[in-house]
Amino acid sequence: MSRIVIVSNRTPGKGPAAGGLAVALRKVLSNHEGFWFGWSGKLTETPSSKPHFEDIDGLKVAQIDLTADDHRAYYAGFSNSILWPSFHLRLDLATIEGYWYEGYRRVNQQFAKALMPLLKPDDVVWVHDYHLIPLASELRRLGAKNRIGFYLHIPFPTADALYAIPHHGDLMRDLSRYDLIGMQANRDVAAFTDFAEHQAPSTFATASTETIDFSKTEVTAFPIGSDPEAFTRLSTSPAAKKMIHRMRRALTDQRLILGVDRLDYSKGLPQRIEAYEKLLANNQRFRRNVHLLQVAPPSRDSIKEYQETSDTLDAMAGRVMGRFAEPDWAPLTYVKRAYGQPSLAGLYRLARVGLVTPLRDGMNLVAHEYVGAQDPEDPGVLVLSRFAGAAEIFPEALLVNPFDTDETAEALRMALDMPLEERKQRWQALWAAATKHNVDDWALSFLKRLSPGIEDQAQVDKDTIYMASVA
Ligand code: ADQ
Repeated sequence: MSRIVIVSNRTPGKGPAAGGLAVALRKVLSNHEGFWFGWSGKLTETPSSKPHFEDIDGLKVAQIDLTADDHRAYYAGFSNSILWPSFHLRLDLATIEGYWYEGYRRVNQQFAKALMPLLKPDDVVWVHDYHLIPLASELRRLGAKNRIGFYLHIPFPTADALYAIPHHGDLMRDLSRYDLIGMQANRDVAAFTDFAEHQAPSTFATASTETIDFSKTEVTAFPIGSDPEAFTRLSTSPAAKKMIHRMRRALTDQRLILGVDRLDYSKGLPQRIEAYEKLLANNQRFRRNVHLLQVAPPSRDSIKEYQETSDTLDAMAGRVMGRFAEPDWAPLTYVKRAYGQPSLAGLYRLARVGLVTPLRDGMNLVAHEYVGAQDPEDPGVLVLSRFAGAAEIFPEALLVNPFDTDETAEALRMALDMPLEERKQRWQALWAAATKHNVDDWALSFLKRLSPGIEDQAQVDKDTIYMASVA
């Protein structure tokens, strides 16, 4: 029986998993033999080539340490100051330092060197995200013949943005060493195919006429999802009820508009605040009876562009407060901290509007979670960016262009004025889509495509569960 080896930049930590993704992949590993491999989170003087195994709440995890210099070049440097902004079409926010690529490559080599001795010939390897694009190449260089799959959690860039990335030719060649590449949306597969079919020559490429052979790599959209039923349960849990009670006391009869995001420039937070400001400016009747709650804990705050986004938001929230607040009414609350899933589920359930307006996003799981947490008898309205992968899954949301803040303000008005019957109809369609694209099926469908033998195991698991339930 094949084992499954999951590889990601970080491995899950102790305690309850923060997101549906970690929970789903844990479930995969509890149904199959295998382990999770990644960086330990520790920085050391000398790079470790021998991974240390740990049992983390029943999950087998193999981890390596990195040096501070390598980690900086690989993570904050190449991954998050070049690949992240370019893949999100924010070339204006990319910083290019040549030596970062060497660190990125070195860390991928270190991952491969440490992982290779742990692999058995029929292990199936599933690599996650942009930090680890070269991993299959590096493993193959060391002789790995295993089936290796790659899942890109963020959008795939247009060809022009890709050309702006140093060593993009090498990275694309690296991608051609995977057997299967999973993308979030059809949009991403189309961008990838566009590059693969029209590879542009470059003066600086080592071999400008050599094209990359993708004939052995399958590229398909596997849209990720959440566990909507878990969010339904969580939304009536004691912690959710406590949060709802607290918020109801504070809001009295104001309707809640909710944004929940990591603080990241791709999430369109300044544009969102501007759209809300326009809603209040254009519609006097909403003042005093709506409230925007934006939850946005800082992330990657060692990177300058993230600090600047944080400063911009502080200033904008202050401006809206100064313009509209009254002694007994605040138009918005901006909270810079993370909440546990039960409290988040409570907030989602209470919110009349889920405002999810990234400028560009691989999928956006907050949109899925919001849908999962709604009360079917009185659901809220999802206002969703057309540039999130989720827009392909949720056409019944109010889809907006997040750069056009007039349009988002108008969508907010429509959402607040929407009659119950229309809210229910739209939500039922959203719910059907969220359950169809749940995270467990996502993981299984990727693995089945990567290694058809796994299908049998999945069937065995289902049969075992069935037998257990009838026994
Ligand atoms: P992210 O960019 O992190 O993920 P998203 O898909 O929205 O974006 O996932 C965020 C997760 O973090 C959600 O599960 C959400 O509940 C949680 N979260 C956000 N703010 C929180 C807060 N204040 N407190 C607690 N939890 C919070 C990347 C890609 C996405 C892609 C995912 C999964 O950028 O496009 O959907 O991976 O593939």
